[in-house]
Amino acid sequence: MYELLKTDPHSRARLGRLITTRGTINTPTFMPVGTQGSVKALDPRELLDMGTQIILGNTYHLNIRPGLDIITAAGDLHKFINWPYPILTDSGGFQVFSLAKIRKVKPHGVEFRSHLDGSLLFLGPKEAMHIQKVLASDIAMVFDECPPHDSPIREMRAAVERTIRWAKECREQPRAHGQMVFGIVQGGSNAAMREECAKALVPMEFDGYAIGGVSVGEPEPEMMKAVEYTEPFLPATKARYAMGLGTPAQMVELVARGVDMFDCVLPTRVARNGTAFTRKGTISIKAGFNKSDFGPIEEGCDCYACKNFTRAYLRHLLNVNEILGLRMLSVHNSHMYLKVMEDIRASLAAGTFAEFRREFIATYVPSRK
Ligand code: PRF
Ligand code: ZN
Repeated sequence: MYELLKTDPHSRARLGRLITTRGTINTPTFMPVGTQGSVKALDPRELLDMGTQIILGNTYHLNIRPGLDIITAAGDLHKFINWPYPILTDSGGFQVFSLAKIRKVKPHGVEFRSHLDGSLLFLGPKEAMHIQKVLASDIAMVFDECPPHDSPIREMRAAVERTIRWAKECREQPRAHGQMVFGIVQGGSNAAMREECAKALVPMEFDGYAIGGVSVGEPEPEMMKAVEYTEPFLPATKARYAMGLGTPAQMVELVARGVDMFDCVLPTRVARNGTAFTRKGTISIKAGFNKSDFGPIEEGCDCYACKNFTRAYLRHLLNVNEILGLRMLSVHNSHMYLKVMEDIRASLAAGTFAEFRREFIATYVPSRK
């Protein structure tokens, strides 16, 4: 259940909370990504210490490996990975279209070859909901089709129609005890498609609504438009989730556009190539200027990495390929993402989000892509 606590008078930003059987999630929130049942390089203790309230898992990956038999034998996904707090699982709709090489879209789902061993697999609304029921995630996502952002209108329309039909089928499937299900709006950067998709999904009364089909290679203004074209048609009484987004500055701007939930691989992915997120933008810890810098990654950051280690030491660890270097950058980056969300919530509660947004955007230098 979503509870709307406060709306910002100067934007579409909202302060709220999402109540699940395994805990309450304060929104706007960031969900660290644990695709394979682990947030890369971080353990549950570390995630809790940095304020994580919910993590994400993936139907597509977990169903291929270790498979449902093992997870069932363990109890469920929470038990298997020792994370007794909320988990949102993605349906595999996006992964089938982005990871599986050979695939055939059929009326009731997608036939595809495993990216691992080439074996023939099938995933559709029924299968995706069944897998998520077995995983017993707190929030299940419908099985959707995420078309490329530059798809011809005919193909975009076909994907939206399938997404709507599949959403209805997902809505009717059995779920785990207390499990919520979110619908996913597709339609690229096409205003009419977004409106049509949202208007078809809302009467199905999902527990929340995601904006999918973003962050698929489109320029940032197109991504913002996709959200702006969708959000007005979503009920204020339900949580909204922007899938696979974004950079810290994008998240601030998307909160201002009415988004409550985010997930993104960036904080852990860039950590593994030696990049740290700061309030001023990204920096390379490997860079020569950190050679004898005995200050923290970021002044004022109270993450474990910043409280205990210097840039010079972390740079050394990265240069000699010591795992601790990557781990500590993952700690800092994930902490940074969660802290941005915490600051957003505090500013919404205090009625100062407009100032927070202005200052954040003025300070944060987006990295060149
Ligand atoms: N659909 C699903 N998962 C997703 C997306 C989507 O459109 C995106 C968008 N890039 C990320 N993850 N099911
Ligand atoms: Zn830090």
